Amino acid sequence: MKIQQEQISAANKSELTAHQENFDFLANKLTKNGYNVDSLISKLAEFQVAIPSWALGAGGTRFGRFSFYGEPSSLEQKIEDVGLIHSLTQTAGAVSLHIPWDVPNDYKAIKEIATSLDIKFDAVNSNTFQDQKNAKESYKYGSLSNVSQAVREQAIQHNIDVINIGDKLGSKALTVWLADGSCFPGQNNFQTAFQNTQNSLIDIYKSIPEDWKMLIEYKPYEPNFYSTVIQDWGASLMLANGCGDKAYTLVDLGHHLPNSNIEQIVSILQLKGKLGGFHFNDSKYGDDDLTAGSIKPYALFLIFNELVYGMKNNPQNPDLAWMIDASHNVKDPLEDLIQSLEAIQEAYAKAMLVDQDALKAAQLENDVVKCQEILQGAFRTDVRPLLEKARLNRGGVISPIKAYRSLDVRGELIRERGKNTVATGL
Ligand SMILES: [Mn+2]
Repeated sequence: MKIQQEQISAANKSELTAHQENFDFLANKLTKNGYNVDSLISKLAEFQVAIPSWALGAGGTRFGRFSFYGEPSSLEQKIEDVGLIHSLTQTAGAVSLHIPWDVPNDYKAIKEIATSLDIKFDAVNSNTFQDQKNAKESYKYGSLSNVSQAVREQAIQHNIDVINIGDKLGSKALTVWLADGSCFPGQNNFQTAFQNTQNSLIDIYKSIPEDWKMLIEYKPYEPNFYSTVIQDWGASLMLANGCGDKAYTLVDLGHHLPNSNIEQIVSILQLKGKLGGFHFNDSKYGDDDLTAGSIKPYALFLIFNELVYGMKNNPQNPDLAWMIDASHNVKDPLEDLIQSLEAIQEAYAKAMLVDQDALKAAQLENDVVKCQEILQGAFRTDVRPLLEKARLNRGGVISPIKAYRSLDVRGELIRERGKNTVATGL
């Protein structure tokens, strides 16, 4: 299925008047307060977030998995689904592949489909957290940290294979997330596991092309429940520094213990020029992988406030790789992704409304009340008309979820692909 321009125009027709009224009201107010509305809209339009190939089917838990039917059963269909989201929202212009779940058979054909849908290939992700069919060695007791040199070598080679696949598609980054760790005290020697991981990452790093980044993701627990080898940003940063200039820390919002101050982590990593990538999701308890902004929208805004500050004031930090890393059991996965994209754009727009000069002045006067007023004034602004305008300007729809439903996208996918299709992945 491909959404045509006429369908987008038809979906927008009944909403244009209300949109224009809401936009004019907000734009006038912002202009009076000294904001450059055109610049805000073009920054929103430029902001693109990668969709991971594994989020296009319904996610499962270890208790069960319930399909939404019409799921993509090939890499081609996965990219088509990203194209559907992108044509509605105009903010999902990239896909992030997971290897070996999504190894292309025909590179030329895959690249052509992606180009025709205006989709780029973002970071490629390696997988050493499960054993593949016919694999010689097992990752049951770890991969890059394993006590066995043969296992480590297999895991290193897999990462090099992933780099080569990504290189053929035009990716510019490798994301490494390890499930390595231990479930019980005494199972692992912490120092040996860390040192093995560092040495393995250095071996992988040698194959990172000159214009690539290596992104090292951390996570405090799960699937190991006593210790994780790369448990936090400090461990990730040490490993990145041990590899070199092209290695960076990747922050996944769900990979923190409850109440961690993620905005502070993001801020300091940017100051040090070492924040390379970002995974969006939301959580109530752990790595819940819920829709971005569905549980803690204010925290998402505070994180974006630091990101916007860093993007403006930290030229030492590179452009970030943005990706949604969420997937679960009870929503249509495409609607879920659309909701995440809207929440991300909303937080970004609100963060751009924070008057950084006024905030700095209030901080210098230790006017704590005013600092809070400035932040919350931006957070309480309804910025949705700006998002609508950014989408409209690029040829998208005013209301993505409404349009998705009125076009009966899921129904059409089921008619095309059938009910019993299951997306590859978790
Ligand atoms: Mn992640």
